[in-house]
Amino acid sequence: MFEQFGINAGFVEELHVRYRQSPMSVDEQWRAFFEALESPTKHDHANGPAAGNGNGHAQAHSVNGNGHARANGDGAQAAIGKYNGYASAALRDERLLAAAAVQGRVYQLINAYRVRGHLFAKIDPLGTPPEASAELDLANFGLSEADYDTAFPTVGLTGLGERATLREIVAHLSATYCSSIGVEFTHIEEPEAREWLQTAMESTRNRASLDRTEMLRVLTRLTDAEIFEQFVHKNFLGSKRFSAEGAESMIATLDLLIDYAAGRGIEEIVIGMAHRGRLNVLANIMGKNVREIFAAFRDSNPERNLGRGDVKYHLGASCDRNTSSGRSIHLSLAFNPSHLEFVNPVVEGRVRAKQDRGKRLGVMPLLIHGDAAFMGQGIIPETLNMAGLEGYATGGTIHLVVNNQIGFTTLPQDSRSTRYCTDISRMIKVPVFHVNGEDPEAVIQVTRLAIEFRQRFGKDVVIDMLCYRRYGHNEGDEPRFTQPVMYQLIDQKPTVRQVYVDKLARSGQITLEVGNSLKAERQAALELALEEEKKGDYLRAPSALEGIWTAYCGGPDANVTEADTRISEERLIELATSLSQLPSTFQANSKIKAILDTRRERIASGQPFDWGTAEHLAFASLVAEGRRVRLSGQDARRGTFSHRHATLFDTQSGQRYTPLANLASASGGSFEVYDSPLSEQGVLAFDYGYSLDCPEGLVIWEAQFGDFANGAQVIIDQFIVSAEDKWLRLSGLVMLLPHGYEGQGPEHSSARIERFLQLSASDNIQVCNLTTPAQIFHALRRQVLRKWRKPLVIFSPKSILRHKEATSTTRDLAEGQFHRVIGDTETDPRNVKRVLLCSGKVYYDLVEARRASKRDDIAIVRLEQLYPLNEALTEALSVYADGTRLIWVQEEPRNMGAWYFLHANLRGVIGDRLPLSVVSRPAAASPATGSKASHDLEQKRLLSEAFAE
Ligand SMILES: Cc1ncc(C[n+]2csc(CCOP(=O)(O)OP(=O)(O)O)c2C)c(N)n1
Repeated sequence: MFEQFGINAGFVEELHVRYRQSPMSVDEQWRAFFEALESPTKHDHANGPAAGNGNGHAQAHSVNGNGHARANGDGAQAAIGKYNGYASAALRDERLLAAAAVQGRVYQLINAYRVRGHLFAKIDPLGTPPEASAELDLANFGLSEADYDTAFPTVGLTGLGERATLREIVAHLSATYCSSIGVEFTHIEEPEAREWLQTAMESTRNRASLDRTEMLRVLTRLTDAEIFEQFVHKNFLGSKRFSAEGAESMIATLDLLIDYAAGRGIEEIVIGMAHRGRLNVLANIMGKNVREIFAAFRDSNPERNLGRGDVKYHLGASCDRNTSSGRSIHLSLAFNPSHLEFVNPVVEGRVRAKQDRGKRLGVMPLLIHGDAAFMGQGIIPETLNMAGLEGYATGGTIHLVVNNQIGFTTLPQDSRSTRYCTDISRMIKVPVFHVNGEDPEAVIQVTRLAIEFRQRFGKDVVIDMLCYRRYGHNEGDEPRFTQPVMYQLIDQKPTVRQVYVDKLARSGQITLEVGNSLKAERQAALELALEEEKKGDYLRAPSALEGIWTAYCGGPDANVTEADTRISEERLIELATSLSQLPSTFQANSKIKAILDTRRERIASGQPFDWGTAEHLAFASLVAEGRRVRLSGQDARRGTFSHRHATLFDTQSGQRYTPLANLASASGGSFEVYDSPLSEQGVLAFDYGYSLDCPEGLVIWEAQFGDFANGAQVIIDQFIVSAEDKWLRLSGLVMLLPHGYEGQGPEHSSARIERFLQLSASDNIQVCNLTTPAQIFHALRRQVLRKWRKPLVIFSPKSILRHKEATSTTRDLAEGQFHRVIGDTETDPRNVKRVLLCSGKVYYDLVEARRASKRDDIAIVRLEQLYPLNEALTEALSVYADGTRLIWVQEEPRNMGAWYFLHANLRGVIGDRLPLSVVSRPAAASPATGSKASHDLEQKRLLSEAFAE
């Protein structure tokens, strides 16, 4: 409302607020101005002189005012008329204008510190001077040192009295915004969040006021961190440990972060981090027995981990920690591959699963990043983007970037185009603290703010802790080859602990002896542990699964007890009926309503039904049994091929209705389906993470087309197929990957069966290519009902979704089971001269071709589960005479599909009774032709070859 003050309008507004709270807190002139503005009696007086004298400014304003008034009715118009009168009167007061101008400049200065102060903060322990150092000069604001001793109202500035001299104001701002903490927060969109943070920082000058006990605690943790590294360095010379030296504040701050978190109602933290400082975190935060770490360094039993396990700085751990609030907090450090940052969405998924089990804000993700990786890896924005999405949000993640200002040998100027390594996080408009890692108390201050902010506003917070790396990338690496100057500087630096000891000693908090004795104690404890380790056997595999996982198992396929996946016909009818019922006020799209009704009618009347029906019944039966079902993927609600329609949209209001969720709510189960962001690696990782903390449920990630899954190859290679081998961690995740050669071109045909089969070993995953609705029904149900947890990759259909012969009946669901192999029932084995073995959609093409050519001497057998293979295949083939030709028929080029895998492995399963050969497209670089006509011709030739003499 104070537009006439131009760029100072905000300042006058704040003054006005201040005046309202306490009239005496503003200057006399301003008091008179606001009095006139607010008092009806003074109004007449104030309005009088303005009436005949309206200057240009006031008239122009009055035009604006009228425009505004029209929108707000007569009352508002009258108010604005009055207001213009006051304003005109005030504006004629030259002195008032001058005072407004100078105070406005102070206001701009205050604002500049808030917005730009981080650029001048002393955040870099290697001391690089801030770049645009003149930006906050008084002269830039029309002020000068002559104004230093003038007192100004401290409008909106917390932590000073109501008035303060310019000198005091600048000192306050500089301490708050330009000391060891530089903060980016004015881009936050929610005013309350911005204001809360501003007040929290300004009222404390952004310093943690630690008491002596806390200071000693910090010092102890810095000592633990430093001595651990030095001890390992000395005793296991030449081993990689990815030392935390230079970043020791990380340990002190994690220690207190956990404490604050517990004090703010957090019961559980899931941590994701890479190699740097991980052993230190394991020893000093996760409470891992250092004897075990020493034993892993010694690595003295070569037989123990043949072909499995992982390096020590990738291992996860969990523990319960007592905190000073008396509350215990559960910590999990996620197992981590070498691939930097990919663990982040896995952690988020884990947290979400725990939250969905009922502890919403009580579980918090904590991600520790490297500076080079944070800016370089695309998984970071993918993860950040999920922070506010209904199906993926976790109530705010704390990000701690251990910014040692180097990535292996690469410096920031070669690493990023942005000023800060955290700039990518600005996309989600959350606070970013840049903090000097050599000032542990500053790091602790931002950690406190971060926890408080997350708990209040449910948003992410980013802490960029600038530090350095005392050694090379690992300890055997010479950093002086590539960073000679930087390391000259680092070589001269005392340790972070030493800097803190000196500071505490200078301020009289401790004597240097206290510092030394803490060091000696820690040293002695490690010496003792090492002696004990030498005498005992402390080499450990990752811990066995506990808690929610105790009822489940992994291991070999052969040991698995089958589950009964049948559902009675009556129950199926009930479920289908329930799924077709919509709320009376819901206006469904008529075509979709018809689909729901058809599903119900077909089930009720025993007629064959399609894939979508079977899939729905599998979900329905599980949620009705109290299970959790989560399905996420691009356009998963409708389904890429419109076969699913799990969620309906009201034609009038656009509101969503998910019948399965409704069914679930009555049973205590849950059904959630989400259209995911357009990401593969981020979302697959999230859902994989979800499966790690939801063994009891069915967790499905669906690709738009199967080939897009290769955008998530890291998650497949580094987690899904290898986690059991490396970390003894299980997952029952289902991946639905649409696959099939239907003339849609190179990119929509192949989900790369060959890749999954190449990754198959030691019964690590299940790979299926299914052909009937009943098969998907039983496959999904057995995935949950068995106690065996193994990732399940399903090459799901496209045209089969609607193929007239790809149907099943209620009987198939009520009496059937999952079949790894489906034998031929249309031919008499005694007449069979050739067996076509196939999998997936080509089966229907082969059947049609056989029908057309009236061949009853050719059997067609379907291999529905490509991995693990077992005697089901041997049995299905046992009815054919020795020497019968067995031909694997695949649509894919020879070098793709299942052929190479089967060629290498089939004999080991079925022996060499039946001579094996192959029919396929010729080997090719690209999976399929781009021409539909060429595809049709290729398919015709493929089929003729399969039937040729
Ligand atoms: C995806 C990926 N690419 C490359 C590497 C190899 N690598 C390991 S550490 C590292 C440097 C990481 O730098 P930064 O993120 O700053 O962490 P720092 O090691 O400095 O703590 C690189 C390139 C990797 N581990 N993961």
